[in-house]
Amino acid sequence: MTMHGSRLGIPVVWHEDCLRHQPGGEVWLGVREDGTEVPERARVILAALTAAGAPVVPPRPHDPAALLAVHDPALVGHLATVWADWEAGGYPADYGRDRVVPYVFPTAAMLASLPLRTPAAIHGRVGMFCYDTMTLVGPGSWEAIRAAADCARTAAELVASGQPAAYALCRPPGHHAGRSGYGGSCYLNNAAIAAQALRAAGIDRVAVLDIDAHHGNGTQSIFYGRPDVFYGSVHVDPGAGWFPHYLGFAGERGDGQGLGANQNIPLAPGSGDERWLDAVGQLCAQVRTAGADAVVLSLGVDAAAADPESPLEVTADGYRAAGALIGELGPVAVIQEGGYDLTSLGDYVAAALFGLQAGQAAAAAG
Ligand code: SP5
Ligand code: ZN
Repeated sequence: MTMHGSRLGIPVVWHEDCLRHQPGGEVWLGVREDGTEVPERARVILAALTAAGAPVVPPRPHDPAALLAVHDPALVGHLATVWADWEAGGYPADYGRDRVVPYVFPTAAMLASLPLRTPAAIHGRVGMFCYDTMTLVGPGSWEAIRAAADCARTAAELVASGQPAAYALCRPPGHHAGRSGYGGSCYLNNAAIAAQALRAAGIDRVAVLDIDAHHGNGTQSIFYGRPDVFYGSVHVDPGAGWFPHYLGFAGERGDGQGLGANQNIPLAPGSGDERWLDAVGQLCAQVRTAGADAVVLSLGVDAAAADPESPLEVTADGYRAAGALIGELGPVAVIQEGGYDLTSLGDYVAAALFGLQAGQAAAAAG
């Protein structure tokens, strides 16, 4: 028994390699800081979920080719090799650069109408793929990136084969990573990989619901032109000055065949449970209208009141209620995204999953 009055039956897909990514901080506004996306996050979540009684299962290893359905081969190749190239280039030993960080970015402002070239120097090339200075690569990063993607895919496969819910303890997180680029502490898009795996398993219509405090710009952009994967997100308003700054506005509704299959609900800082849950409810209503057969939940718990990276002030009970609303929609593959307050992180994730379990039980009872 737990404080929630029952045992958590949702399988947790987890691999120790997810601890091997040690970003070693982030460069924010030109200064290297400790950073918040630390291995301890995963340990804290795992401890809370095992204490709640959840079974832990390993991911199935997948061919990296499976990643290419949602990612550019050039991005996957870069992530798989950049640390080795950096080390062979002497950047750590000879120049004191112990992590891979870009410094030049081929933005439209720089290139104007001239073609994008591939720089000869690795320190130039990193900016082709990494769009910020906060998303560092170190010695174990690729092993963790790959393990997180395997966990996401395995959770989707469990759901496709009849589990009502499965939770992938992905680290690093993924929703800021796009088809060809990475940033926001994300490298490969675990939620998009899960959604694509559900599609590949024969599920016709999938919805990704993103309740991380930040807009999942990577997931949005991957599915922006597609009608078969709905993307809905509630997040702190980028127009109020928050990351990812350039995307996540309410007017972004999808493109071409995907028009109408994208919904952003930006919230003011300080919104709290009531307004946040109202937005989650609106997104759930749209998922029903879209007729999704399975849901991928991008579960970031950085909307938490104590989180250092967001001002949304949502309580653990708020996350439990959100989980219940989403659980009523049908089968759910849950993907861990952000959440950085190490003292409350485990309770928040457990609350969301207990809510999800209760929502699914209520829906099954009719
Ligand atoms: C997955 C996820 O939640 N990524 C969040 C990335 C947002 N990072 C924004 C960082 C903005 C600067 N952080 C301020 C740190 C001050 N010490
Ligand atoms: Zn976030």
